[in-house]
Amino acid sequence: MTSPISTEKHGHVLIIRSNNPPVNALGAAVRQGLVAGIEEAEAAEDIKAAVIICEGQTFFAGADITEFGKPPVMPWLPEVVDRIEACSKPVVAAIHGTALGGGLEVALGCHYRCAVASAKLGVPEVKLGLLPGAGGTQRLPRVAGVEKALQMVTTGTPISAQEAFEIGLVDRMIEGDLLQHAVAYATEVADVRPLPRSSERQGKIEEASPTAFDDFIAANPRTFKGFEAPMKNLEAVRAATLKPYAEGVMDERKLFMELMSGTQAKAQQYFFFAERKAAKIEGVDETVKPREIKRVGVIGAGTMGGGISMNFLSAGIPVTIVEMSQEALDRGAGVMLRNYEASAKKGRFTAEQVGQMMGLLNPTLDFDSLADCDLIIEAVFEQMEIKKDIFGRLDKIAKPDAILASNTSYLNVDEIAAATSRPQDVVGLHFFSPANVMKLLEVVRGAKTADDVLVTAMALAKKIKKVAVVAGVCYGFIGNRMLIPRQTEATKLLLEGATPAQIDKVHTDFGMPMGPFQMADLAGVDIGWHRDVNRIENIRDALCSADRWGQKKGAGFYDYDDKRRPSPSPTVQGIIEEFRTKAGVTPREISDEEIAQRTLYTMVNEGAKILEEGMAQRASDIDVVWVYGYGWPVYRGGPMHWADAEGLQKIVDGLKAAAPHMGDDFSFSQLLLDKAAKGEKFTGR
Ligand code: T1G
Repeated sequence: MTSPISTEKHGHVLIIRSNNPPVNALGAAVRQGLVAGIEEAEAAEDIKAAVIICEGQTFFAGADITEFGKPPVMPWLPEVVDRIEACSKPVVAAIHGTALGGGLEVALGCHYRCAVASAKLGVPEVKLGLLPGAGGTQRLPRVAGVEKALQMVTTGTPISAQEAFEIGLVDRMIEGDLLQHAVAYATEVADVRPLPRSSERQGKIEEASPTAFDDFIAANPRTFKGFEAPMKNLEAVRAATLKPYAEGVMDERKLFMELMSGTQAKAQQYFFFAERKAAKIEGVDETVKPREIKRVGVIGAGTMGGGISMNFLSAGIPVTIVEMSQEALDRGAGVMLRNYEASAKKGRFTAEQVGQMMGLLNPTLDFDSLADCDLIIEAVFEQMEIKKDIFGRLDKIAKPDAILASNTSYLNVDEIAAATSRPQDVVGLHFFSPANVMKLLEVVRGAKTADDVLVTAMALAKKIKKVAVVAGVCYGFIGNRMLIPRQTEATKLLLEGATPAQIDKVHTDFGMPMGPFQMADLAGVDIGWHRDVNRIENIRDALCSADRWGQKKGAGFYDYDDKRRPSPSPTVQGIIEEFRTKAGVTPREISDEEIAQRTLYTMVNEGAKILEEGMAQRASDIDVVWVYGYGWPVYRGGPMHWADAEGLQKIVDGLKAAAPHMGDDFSFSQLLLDKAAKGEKFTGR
């Protein structure tokens, strides 16, 4: 087996090159090769310096995550980094792509770092529930300062090479050929002594104010809420300000091992692979090519149509947006421009880029102008007859091979496809609101959707920076379908004695961004309401009839002040009590545990049904939907991974205990029962 590391002499410089696709992960063979390369540089009399560089798309992108949980193979990465730093001859890191995690730690072990402008440097271990475990929490604050180190380790967000250069993390910016300039730089510093060792550089650490850490925690509550890793990252960096390197690195090791053995790290590492697996379509040949999408058509310039359009404009794809009135068009384009301007204020775009993106928008009242679009997305009112009429009209004007997509969030895509003569070109593209922000895209595969249409949708999703999950045709697809039992049981629990605040708190304590009723108030209690104010059959009807449509009306399940701060509503409590009386229900004390069983466990049961019906390709796809679509806490992996961690038998027993209260609304998934009986798992980890 040839080593992924090769060496080559270039004058008095030894080039140590890694070629370990796809991202030069620091697997055992790479680590062994790096140590061998340093030993070679050390031993060769004609060598005065070394350059470490990577082939392919990027500098080392970190430790090899596939090795986690397996018996360690020497040398460990900390040893490799220490060996590089201990080299008696200068070692230069030549950085391109993304120097991440252990990759940045290798670069920190080098005495000098040079990078091309397009490179990024980061320590995303926190996203895997970990911390930089190869000296990064000790070297980074010494080189880049405590404030920047804290921000990088606790968020995992990489910085640009330019920013790294400005803070001293990169010593030289390279224009042109990276290797050539890195060798020249190595030659330049070959005789510089003493060598700058990151583990000894103390300059910036002394600047740290005594309250830097507490201030940072106070200023970033969301970074720390529910997660274990960010705080341990902070503790490791704090150790770097209190102790000599050798002791600080012991703290780092201890904190790293605590995280690695915890459930959150397992969940977040599981999710790292789950997210990437979602992009793969079972049963479609890898040779199937996507169709070319040069122009996108969007029907409807409302909240969804505008948000959807922004995704394509931001990716540089022209959009023709159609509405029925100039006023609606102008309003839609105005909202899009204001959204872009708000993002520009946050530094996400320049004013020029906003102008360019809006310049790609072609707002029109002429439906037939969609004829030159390669993909047309309908984003109109969620009513089947309206959608079928639109698809019938599209069938007459769209060009051959145009993809016709519906943004429906529940309706039957096959029925919509049947309104055309080209069902093979019809697919569901379910964006989540706000569509220009939420990363999840459910790609709904109709019975007749052609493979290349599916491949095109998945490829386009990546291009517009969405995480796409393939869903089958069923009511609510994956995410919204699992919302149904949750909402059903949550509403019944109100009748039986719980309050909206109690039920929501069970969910926010669990780690969800909001509970079922907070979500209803945000999205709109009136979504799906029949609009007949005289027809009051349930609590939601009563709220809608009383104009309590949620936050947008200042009242829903909660009352809201002028800053949209919620408070429990005596009016709503009165409505609930009326319905209890009508139903002859005597309210009872309901435990948080029962609330969790009847809302979270029923979601898992529905997820199992989705799997057994083939409406999701794999259990991990369901987890990707819930993390990216609804904010399920990633440190719990997603509903199906969490169910495995809870234990499927415990979930079955909990549902059996709750069954008397759930009545006919509930039926067990056979797959869940079978897996529980056999002691199997959904997600296999
Ligand atoms: N280990 C193993 N495989 C990896 C990997 C890694 N670090 N990074 C990516 N892959 C695989 C990925 O699963 C996919 O495989 C393929 O490479 C392409 O990835 C001690 C402990 C580098 C920005 O967290 O952020 O260092 O699906 O689709 O969009 O302190 O990959 O093709 O079979 O994401 O171009 C820290 C994780 C590790 C970086 C490239 N490093 N990777 O994005 O490609 S922990 C990370 C990424 C650590 C030390 C600690 C991205 C990328 P497949 P991709 P991409």
